[in-house]
Amino acid sequence: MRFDILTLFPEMFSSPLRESILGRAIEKGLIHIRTLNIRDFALDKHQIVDDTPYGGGQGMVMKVEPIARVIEWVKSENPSARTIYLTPQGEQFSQEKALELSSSSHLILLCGRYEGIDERVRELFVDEEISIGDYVLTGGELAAMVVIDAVSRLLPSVLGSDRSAEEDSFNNSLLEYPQFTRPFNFRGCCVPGILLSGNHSAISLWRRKEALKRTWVRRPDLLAKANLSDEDRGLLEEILQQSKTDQVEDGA
Ligand code: 4FV
Repeated sequence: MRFDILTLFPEMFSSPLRESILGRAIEKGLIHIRTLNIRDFALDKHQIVDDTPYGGGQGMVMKVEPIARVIEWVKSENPSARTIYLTPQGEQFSQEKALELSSSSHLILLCGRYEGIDERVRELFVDEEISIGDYVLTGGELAAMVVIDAVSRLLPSVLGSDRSAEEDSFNNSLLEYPQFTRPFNFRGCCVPGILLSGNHSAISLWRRKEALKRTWVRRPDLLAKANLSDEDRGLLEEILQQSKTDQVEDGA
């Protein structure tokens, strides 16, 4: 999979994407990441990439011409590349969206700065807009990194075993169950015995119940859209009963 990142700060991408899993995926040629400096596509003597907003107002706006040139340059290599603009006005990024994008072969990620981009870039070149969250960053670069990370780890053989991506949080829209590793006893806090029982069906049942409980407590909105089995509904019933008992015991 190819990622072309259009940015005014290409060096921001030098180290974050070169470490660990993504770094290995790049070495193995599973993903190709190229950064293109939008300023290199500003042909005027001073390579101006931003200007004051028509109609007045604070801040600067990124000019349409340099962005148009760099996108057309990339699309001249591959017309089917998909252009994504990272912006708080975009569709909320999610595991579902990451899964969808992981089937693309070539993504162009446009990183805004200042107050954003000239609206005509959207009208003429942007295929879709993605937001990583309802907060304002200084630039779209960190959002682009988030998208590249979440999408790349879903590509075949990027993670050690493809199985682990399937078990991700959100993949079946439940939060993950608690994880434990050695030591068994840390300052008196011990690992749940079931996990050392070797009884794998009992262990997976415990994990499913813990995932349901955690999702019910922390993200009931996810539970509403999860495809629950009859067994899940039975486990949820136990969880609700238990919480009522706990409340009674705590005299709530
Ligand atoms: C952002 C977000 C984000 C807005 C103004 C860049 C900044 C500046 N991008 N998800 N949240 N972008 O805050 O994607 O141009």
